[in-house]
Amino acid sequence: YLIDDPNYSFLKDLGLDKKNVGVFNGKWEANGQLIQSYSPANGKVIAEVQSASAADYEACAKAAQDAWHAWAELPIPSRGEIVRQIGDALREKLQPLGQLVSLEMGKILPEAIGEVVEYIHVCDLALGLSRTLPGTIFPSERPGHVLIEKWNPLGLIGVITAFNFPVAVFGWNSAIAMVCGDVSIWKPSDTTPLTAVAVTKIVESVLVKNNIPGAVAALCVGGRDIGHTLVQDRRVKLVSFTGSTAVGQQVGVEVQKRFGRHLLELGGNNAIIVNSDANLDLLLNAALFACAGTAGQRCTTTRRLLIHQQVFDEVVSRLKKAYASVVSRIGDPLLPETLIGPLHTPAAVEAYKSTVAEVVKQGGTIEFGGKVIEREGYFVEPTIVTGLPHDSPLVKSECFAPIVYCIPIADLDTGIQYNNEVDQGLSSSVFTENLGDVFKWIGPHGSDCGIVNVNIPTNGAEVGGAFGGEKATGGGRECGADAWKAYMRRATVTINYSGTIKLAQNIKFGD
Ligand code: UN1
Repeated sequence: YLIDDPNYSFLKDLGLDKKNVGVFNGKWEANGQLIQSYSPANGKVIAEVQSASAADYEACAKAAQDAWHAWAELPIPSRGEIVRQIGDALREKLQPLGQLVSLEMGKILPEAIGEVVEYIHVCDLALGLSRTLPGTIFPSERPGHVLIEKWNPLGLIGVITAFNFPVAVFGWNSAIAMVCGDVSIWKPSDTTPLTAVAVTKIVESVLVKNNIPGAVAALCVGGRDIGHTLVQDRRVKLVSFTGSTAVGQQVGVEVQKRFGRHLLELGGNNAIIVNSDANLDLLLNAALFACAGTAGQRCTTTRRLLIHQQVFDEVVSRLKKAYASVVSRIGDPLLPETLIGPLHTPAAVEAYKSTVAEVVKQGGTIEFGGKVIEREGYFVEPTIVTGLPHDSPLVKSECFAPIVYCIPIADLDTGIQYNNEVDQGLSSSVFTENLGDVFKWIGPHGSDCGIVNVNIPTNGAEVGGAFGGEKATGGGRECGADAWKAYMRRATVTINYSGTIKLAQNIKFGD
């Protein structure tokens, strides 16, 4: 076990052990299967986590529901104060938690720390919200009446997160939902269970200090069975799901069947359009991070470069040089010189291999990379492909690996058409110096994505803006100024203080 290795002593700083309990309902108790957590950098077991049985899930749901009553009665600024303290507790554990994310997920340390920072930022955002949560009073058409929009918490919500952002995506949901007065059950990816246990221990420490029941933020490590139970559970008012489009579609349908709410953050197939007037230095710098960073494992990773034909050859050849310069810096994500870590699982390596093979079969050219790296762990070469048609099924599907398709375009309109022709609608960017083209890009006939950038990568969004996408990306939004609405229910209240009954629209009923 890597946890016994003194190089990984940060695991102990996070309260982790060789064998960890993966269920928290105020108490730590689990009776499900033992899951081994592997480091994708070397395939070795870090430590083990006992997952949830069906009965453990039930205990979480009951405890969380019980905890809700007191939590919902707390004044909203008091809940904000708890979230502020969670932000501070995360600041204290920033380094070890970042190291754990890097070790267990496989992203490089600065990016791993960055995602803990994203959680801290959303705590700050939620704290502000706790002092400003709105509720409007509208004028009534009836004398002596008033219309009030009153927002109340939903109650119990479920948060299902993916391996690639094992801290931030939970944080986006949890911090805002807590301020809104909701309680949650978190089902993390079963390949990043240690991170989920460590995060929950940090949240627990703050709850305990403030005499708040721990079940306000329950944890249920588990696989598909637990996810399925949570999705079907009528007590769970909102299911926030991050993952593949295929699974997300099923989640959406199942939740809809019981008239629950869903917030879906599904696949992306993000493009950067390179205009003929683009600043290519800027573009190359951005594209390297956008296409190859995080080993292609962000839902916001750039999968397609739509390049004006005038600069196509130059961009491809400079991108190849940029890739060549980072090949020596693929490796252990915890080392400071590393820029690109491994893929997360052997299955991801297989998906990469079969996509590359299919590219070749369909007549595409591997301009760079294309091979699995012979070393321990799950490393692949970042890969550049040319020669496939813009509308080929390969180009239109998402492979969660560092493969980018370079496609020539005749003009911006063609670029926008290609950008929009895929099923997914998460992120997009244009590189241009032309103001008119910027406004075309962000206008009604521009990008149809939820994230529409100019002169920056498609990935690396800040928490101040709403995050999420259209079409097969699922339509959900997290973070940003009005994300809280997804975690609350709205009541329209009409109060009559006139002493007489008057009907709206001045309807006369009877004498
Ligand atoms: C994800 O890949 O699931 O915009 C989330 C970004 C990050 C979040 C990505 N802030 O790339």
